[in-house]
Amino acid sequence: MDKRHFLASAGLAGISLPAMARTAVRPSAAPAGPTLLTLSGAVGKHNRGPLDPHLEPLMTKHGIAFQEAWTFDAAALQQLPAVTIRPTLEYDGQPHALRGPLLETVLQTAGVAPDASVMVGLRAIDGYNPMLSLADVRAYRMVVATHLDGRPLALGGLGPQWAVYDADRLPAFKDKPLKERFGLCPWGLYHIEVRKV
Ligand SMILES: Nc1nc2c(c(=O)[nH]1)N[C@H]1C(S)=C(S)[C@@H](COP(=O)(O)O)O[C@H]1N2
Ligand SMILES: [Mo]
Repeated sequence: MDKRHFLASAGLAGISLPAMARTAVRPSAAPAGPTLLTLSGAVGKHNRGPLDPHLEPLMTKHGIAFQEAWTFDAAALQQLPAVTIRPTLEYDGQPHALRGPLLETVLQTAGVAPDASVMVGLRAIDGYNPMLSLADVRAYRMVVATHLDGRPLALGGLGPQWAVYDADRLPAFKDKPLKERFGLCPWGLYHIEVRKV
């Protein structure tokens, strides 16, 4: 079809050109490896379709529902620029190196605009679900840690991801007892719900 006919039939069909351009964009491919982190809600990018309530029991049990979402496998998380923090952990009272992308980078990769007014719900495999504003995510420089002391975090341990900040150096946490510093830091993080406020 030449351009003139194409435009004419588009016009006849009542389809606006911007809408056609949007549908012509190829959807991003889902990652090849097992998904380790899913972002749904107010995310601007999608690489998978609806939650399947029959075949995705953990998200379903946790009351998660979506039509579209952005997913990361390990390789996709490793591709993001990473930072290292060295907070003293409450588990053994020792400083440890935690490495991974900033949560803000993860959110931006899923199409959350830097100026968006959003809350994020961080969902862990055991159901733990702290909520933070994007402003706090930024103020705390929250990290989606994938490695502890150079080793990948494991399921059954603190992984597959641990959302964590450098509590020793943050005014909001550094003077609190160790046991009260990490309430906003879910280990076993696997899903993030982004909600516009
Ligand atoms: N997945 C998960 N992360 C969690 C928690 C939890 O129950 N589950 N508890 C939070 C709280 S309230 C604290 S004080 C610290 C330490 O709790 P924990 O001993 O359960 O890890 O981890 C935080 N992260
Ligand atoms: Mo706690």
